[in-house]
Amino acid sequence: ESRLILALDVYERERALKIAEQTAEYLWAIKVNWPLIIGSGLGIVTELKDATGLPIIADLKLADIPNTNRLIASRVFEAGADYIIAHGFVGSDSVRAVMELGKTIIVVEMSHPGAKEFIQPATDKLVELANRLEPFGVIAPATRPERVAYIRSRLNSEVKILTPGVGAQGGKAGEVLKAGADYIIVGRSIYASENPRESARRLYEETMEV
Ligand code: BMP
Repeated sequence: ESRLILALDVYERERALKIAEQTAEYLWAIKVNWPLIIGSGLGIVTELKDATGLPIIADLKLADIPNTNRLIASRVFEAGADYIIAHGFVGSDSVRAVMELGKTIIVVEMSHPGAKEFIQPATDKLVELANRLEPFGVIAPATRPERVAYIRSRLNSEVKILTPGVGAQGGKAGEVLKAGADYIIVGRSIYASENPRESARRLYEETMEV
């Protein structure tokens, strides 16, 4: 089974469907973020599922009170999303509101430099939260494989680690998988490349070598 997740951060419906179909063979799942939802509407979730048969991760990074998280998540799960990404820093009640409705992924550390300012100092607590709630998985930075290894050492073994930051942000697929990531999330290195299918195939081969 593939360990590659496509971050499909384009606006246009046609382009999204085309890239999804070209790369599906090499993917475990497709991640849909705000750019695609804003550009193409929530209906793109069902369209991508129908076109590829792959699980869809809705990367909404929900960070609201439990009631608002619930209002948003219920519609997005109804639209066909298989997983929703939520922020953990808002607290366990807000995360639980999402988990009660469907499979959830919690952000415990982000991949960009600014993550060091507020998120990384809270990572230990966010990992504890994940151990308590046992979501499907957590988000950790492919840009810092040593942090992924640290998070893996503290996280319940059943909870998956999904890592964005491979390629455009400087992370290396092989390194982060060796550090303990279960899945890599790749956007620009696939969808903005000359040949998305070939780029996805190469990344898939790289994950298979680990
Ligand atoms: P790219 O491979 O083009 O850098 O895309 C990475 C994807 O992962 C984007 O959708 C981004 O919003 C998301 N992401 C990230 O890069 N770092 C995080 O810490 C969390 C994310 O969801």
